[in-house]
Formats: sequence, C-alpha cells, structure tokens
Amino acid sequence: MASDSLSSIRPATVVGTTLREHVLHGMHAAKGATGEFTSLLNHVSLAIRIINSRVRAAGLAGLLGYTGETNVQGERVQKLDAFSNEVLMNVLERSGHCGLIASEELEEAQLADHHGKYVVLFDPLDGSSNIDTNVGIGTIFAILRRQEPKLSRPSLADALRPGREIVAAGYVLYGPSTVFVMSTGQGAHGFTLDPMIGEFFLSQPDIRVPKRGMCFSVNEGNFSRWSPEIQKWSRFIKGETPSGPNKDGREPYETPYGSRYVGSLVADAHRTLIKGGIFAYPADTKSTSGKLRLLYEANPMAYLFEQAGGAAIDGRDRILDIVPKALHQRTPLILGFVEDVAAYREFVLGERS
Ligand code: FDP
Repeated sequence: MASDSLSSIRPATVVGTTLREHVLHGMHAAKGATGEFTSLLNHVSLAIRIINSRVRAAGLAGLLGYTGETNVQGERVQKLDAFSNEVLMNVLERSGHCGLIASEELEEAQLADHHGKYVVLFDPLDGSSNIDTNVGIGTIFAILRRQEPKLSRPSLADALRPGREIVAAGYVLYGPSTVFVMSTGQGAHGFTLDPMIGEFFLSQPDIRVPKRGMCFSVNEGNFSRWSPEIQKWSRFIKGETPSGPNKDGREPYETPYGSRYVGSLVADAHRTLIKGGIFAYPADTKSTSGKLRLLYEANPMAYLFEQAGGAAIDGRDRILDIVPKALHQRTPLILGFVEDVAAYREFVLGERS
C-alpha cells in the first residue's frame, strides 16, 4: 500500500476528545492564559474520579450510612458526604491555585493558598437523601476568580460574588454512567467517564436546552405550602386549567407536561438540561427562602443553563444577578427552557392566572 494513502484510511474518531484536551484547547484560545486555571480544572477532575470510585463501591467499602454528626445546614452528615468533602478539600489545597474554598459541608470558608487566584465553591455530594437507595447523586461546583490575588489575602468577600462573575462551573452525575457537564463560558459540554481507563471523554458537545420539553420537575408534596400563584402554575402545567394567553404574543402550548422528580438536584437538572421542560424548587411556608443553596447549587446550575441557552430565575429575578449576603444563603430555583421559565414567572407576578 502506498504510504500517502494511509492518512485517508485512518479513522479519526476511534479515540475521542478527552476532558484534559478540551480544557487545554480552551487555554490555548484564551489570551494571557498561564495554565493555572487549566491545572485547577484538572485537579477538580481528579477529585471527581476519586469520589466516583468510592460512590461506585460505597456498599462494599463501608461508606453507606451516617457519621453521627450534623452539618452547618442542620442535616445529618452521611459518610459519603464527609468523604467527598475531604477529597475535594485535599485535592484543591494541593493544587496551589485556590485562594479560598467554600463547601456546603463547612460552616466557614477555608483559606487554602494565600496567593491562589481562584475561589472554588462546591456541594461535594448533592442528593444525599438518595445515597442509601442507589439513586443518582452528584457533585456541583463553581469557580470564581479573586479580584486582587497579589495584593490581598483571600477573604469571605471573594466568595460572596454574584453568579454572573463565575469563570467555570460544572456538575457530575453519578448515574448509570458518570457524566460531567462543564462550562468555562464557551457553551456547556458533557463528558462521560470511561471507567475502564479512568478518563472523561467528550460525549455531548455544546448542549442546548431543547425548545418545548415534555416534563416538569417539582416536589408536589409541597403543594399545600406554596403560594396561591405557584399553586396556579402547578395546575396549569398539569393541564388542569387552560393555558390562557401568553404574554408577548407567544403561542399557548399543550399541557399537561409529564411529571419527573428524582429529588437529587443534579439528576433533575441534568434531565431538564438534556430533555427540556422546567425544574422548580419554589419557596414555601416551611422553607420561606427556598431550600437550595445559592452558592453551591443554584449559581452553578444557573450558569450552565444559561450557557446552554436556557434560563434560571428565583421566581422573579435572574439567579446570576443575586448578590450573596451569606455563604449558606438559600434561594428558590427555577431552571429550564426560556419560555417555560417565563410562563412560571408570569404566574408568580400575577400576570397569568
Ligand atoms: P438532598 O436533601 O437529598 O441533599 O439540596 C439538597 C437536595 O437533596 C437537592 O439535591 C434536591 O433537589 C432537593 O434537596 C430535594 O428536596 P426535597 O426532598 O424537599 O424534594
């Protein structure tokens, strides 16, 4: 065979793009990149692979059940929560790029490296109440850049920034396969872990929230605790009331939507990102500010949804514009296809009923 015919028969797709290559590619495209951000993301990926290996073997490794402690949220700490938190803390501290670390499991933000350029905020294991029943759980994170890393020591103010300043965010869903969805501001991309070789490969480039999904995702058990406006929205999305005219002349759409609710934010948000529709965790009379945490759950998800062409609000306002006042602040969270989210907002504002 002539040597010049070899290139034409070599299949180009046998080995896909690895997460590492994807991140490096982004670095080469960014002006003035030093490699620190790339290195930080590679450390996050390492922590995730370690957590994944223990999640997969939790029942065998004695990692199911509770530690006996209660966290800052007043919740009983699961062994896997504590383990995942430790892994992320260790790996991020060792990266040398992290000035400050804030975790849903820790009361206060931790100083990591005086000169670290970045702040990482994370929920090490989301959906804890599903751990013992082998239902999908996840890890969520957001990365911010410190304002003046050379001039000042890291402080709480570096973490209390609005989500619109996020430079990267992602989540990992430990489901039937391990999927890592991430954005560094150039779209949202999905990677799947090949468990045989321990590498993430690009499996869903440039995810877009589909127009008009078929599902709504909400804990209907809270119905009696919702405001009348949210109850009206719930009746509308279930097709119990006619859809009525839309604001801005949008076409009314067919309801009922199907109901899907796992009770792990990562699983419910991932389905909504891939299949469209709407996820809602509203405020109610029990959780008057909402249940989900702004910095560890709502902001990273909002960032990813916007990167995928979707929307994220607290009922009225854009999540990414909220200026946090406290590390463990909670917020209502509505995610999904822009028109579904807009319709929800119209109900909340009393513009539809
Ligand atoms: P969990 O309590 O199991 O940790 O923020 C935590 C969270 O799960 C989210 O993952 C999930 O979306 C939500 O709470 C579920 O809350 P409900 O059980 O009230 O529906």
